[in-house]
Amino acid sequence: MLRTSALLTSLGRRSVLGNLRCASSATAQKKTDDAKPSTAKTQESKSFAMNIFRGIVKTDQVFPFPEVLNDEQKDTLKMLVDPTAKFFEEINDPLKNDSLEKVEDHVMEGLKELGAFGLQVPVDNGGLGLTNTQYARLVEIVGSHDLGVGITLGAHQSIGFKGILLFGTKEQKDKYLPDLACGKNIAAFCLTEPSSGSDASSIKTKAVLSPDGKHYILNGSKIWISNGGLAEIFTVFAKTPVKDEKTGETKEKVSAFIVERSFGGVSNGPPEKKMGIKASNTAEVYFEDCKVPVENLLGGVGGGFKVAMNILNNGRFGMAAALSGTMSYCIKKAIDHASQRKQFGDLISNYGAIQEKIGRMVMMQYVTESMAYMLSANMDQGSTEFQIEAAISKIYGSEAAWFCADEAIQILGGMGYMKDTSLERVMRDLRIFRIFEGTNDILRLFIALTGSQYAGNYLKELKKAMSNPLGNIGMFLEYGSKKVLKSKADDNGAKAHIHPSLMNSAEQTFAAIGDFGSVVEQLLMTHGKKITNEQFLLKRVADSAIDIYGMVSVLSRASRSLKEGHSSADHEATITKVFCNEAKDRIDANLLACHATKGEKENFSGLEKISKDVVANGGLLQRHPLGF
Ligand code: MYA
Repeated sequence: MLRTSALLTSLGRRSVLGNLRCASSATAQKKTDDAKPSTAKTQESKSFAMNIFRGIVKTDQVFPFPEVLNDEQKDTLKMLVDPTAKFFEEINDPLKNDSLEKVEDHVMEGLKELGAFGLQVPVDNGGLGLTNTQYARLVEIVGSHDLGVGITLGAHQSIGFKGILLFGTKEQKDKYLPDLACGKNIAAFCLTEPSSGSDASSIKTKAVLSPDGKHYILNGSKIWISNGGLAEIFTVFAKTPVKDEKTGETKEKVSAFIVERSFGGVSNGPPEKKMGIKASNTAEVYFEDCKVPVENLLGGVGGGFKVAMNILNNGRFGMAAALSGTMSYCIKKAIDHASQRKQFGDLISNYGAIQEKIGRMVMMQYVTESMAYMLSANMDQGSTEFQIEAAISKIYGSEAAWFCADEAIQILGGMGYMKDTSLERVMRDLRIFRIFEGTNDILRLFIALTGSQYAGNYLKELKKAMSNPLGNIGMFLEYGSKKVLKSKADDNGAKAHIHPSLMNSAEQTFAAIGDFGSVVEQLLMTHGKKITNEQFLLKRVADSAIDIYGMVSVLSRASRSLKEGHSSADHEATITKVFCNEAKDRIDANLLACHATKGEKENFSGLEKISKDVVANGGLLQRHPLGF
């Protein structure tokens, strides 16, 4: 008990990955925290993904599968879908864009006419005013045709000027959005720097207030900026000195700014030579004594990190939607080939080796699409706490799309390897999706630590409540019932929304959530704050969370299809059953590994040692089989 309480108290600090940087000061931090009475009550989260870390099924966002478009919104969307698809089929040439390493000028003009540069800009500011769900449907089409064009559009509106939409004042919106919405001005998002990639808060670009207090003087350089060579408007993140009114101490904090190229002092490097998304412009952007008016601050002085994280969270569903389109393209190519190609006297689509590939590709596309539309719907319903779901859908979508492209190439064999088949371009284009907008590795840590912190705060409260058991009876009952259920989470009424034919998949899902919550709790008890150092374990926690979100997304969607009697309902049910079976096995294996049995410990420390040895050696260490 003693050990537990100290560990739980030490989890009080709210910073997530920041803990990675200050793990060595954990003891000092713990002493300070021990002295402080815990006052704040943990805010109950409505997020499904957040609550699985407590072993709880929170149904609000996931059951039934959300329907958010009203008839008018559906009609608007239907009017946009056909022209967008036709434009990409008839006007845009992805191979040409790829070889020219730019989006052809007439395509850019055509996209502007379609309104594609201002999909979510309010109508009053000259945009189409689409909801997240409507936007998702259109970017799915873009993703199925040309990811290079997708990134040009996405870097502009998904992150480039999203900050103005989310945090801009009325004046900022009125001033900038009309020219951005029609594509007269292109936008870019400037966060990454030579020494600051995943560690976003370590940026060095500086913005210092001018002596007359009218401008910030911006100096620094940003790298790998999508649209960096095309943009007129930049959302730039820079460190500003911020004085703490209470202590008088001045600290450097991230602030966000709307910067116009026309301010002067803004320049860019040549387009980068890349593996894929060649049509999308990527360049370094330099700021040299750039005078930014104070009214161009976005989200307040020192509020820039929050602005950056919210923009990124807010855009990630679009990536999952676009990639589900890319997967449908790969699947179509694969099945067109497999249903015509004969080898050994039969169509290759009749062979199990190919069927397993196609089946799994279809399943992964279904999971990605379900996650994307579940998330976009939740955002449209006003959810503000979707950061874990957003990270999950980005990770799952980017890895599933990579798998689909790879398997499609494998099914097409030599043909798949040829440039004209286009799959090699898709594969090159896809590789970056596991890297940018937060690498999948850092997002896995983000998921595991954010969720664990939430669960840890509850455990801390529980510990505090022990000093007044009668006044906190509800909390004990809730905790007790979870304990009794142990490896099966209470479904919280979710079963009412699940089709009877999927009840086995539902049981697997709830069992997985129960097991997951117990393992998270155990990890917190065992490692306390030092859990931040256990990246081998955190990866497995994140992978389990990703699988659980996938299970619940398909379970909910397929149940809706079955209940509404859609013609594809049985197909969807089969996908759901197979996915849940396989996901449950993966979760069991990952959670078992979290118990760090002797074998696992040996493997983790073995991998750590192998890595350390070759890094220290500067290359491979083993003796060559030939001895020279
Ligand atoms: S753009 C560059 C992308 N860069 C990144 O994504 C950077 C990745 N790094 C990070 O996200 C952060 O630095 C991490 C935190 C997560 C590592 N939501 O101490 P902390 C809060 C909400 O843990 P750190 C590109 O690639 C946290 O709770 N809050 O932070 C172009 C804490 O709050 P408090 C968050 O250790 C791509 C505080 O911040 C989040 O420094 C082009 C500090 O936390 C979060 N996520 O690191 C794509 N994270 O202080 C184009 C942290 O209250 C788009 N916090 O306790 C394509 C679209 C698709 C196509 C569309 C077609 C049209």
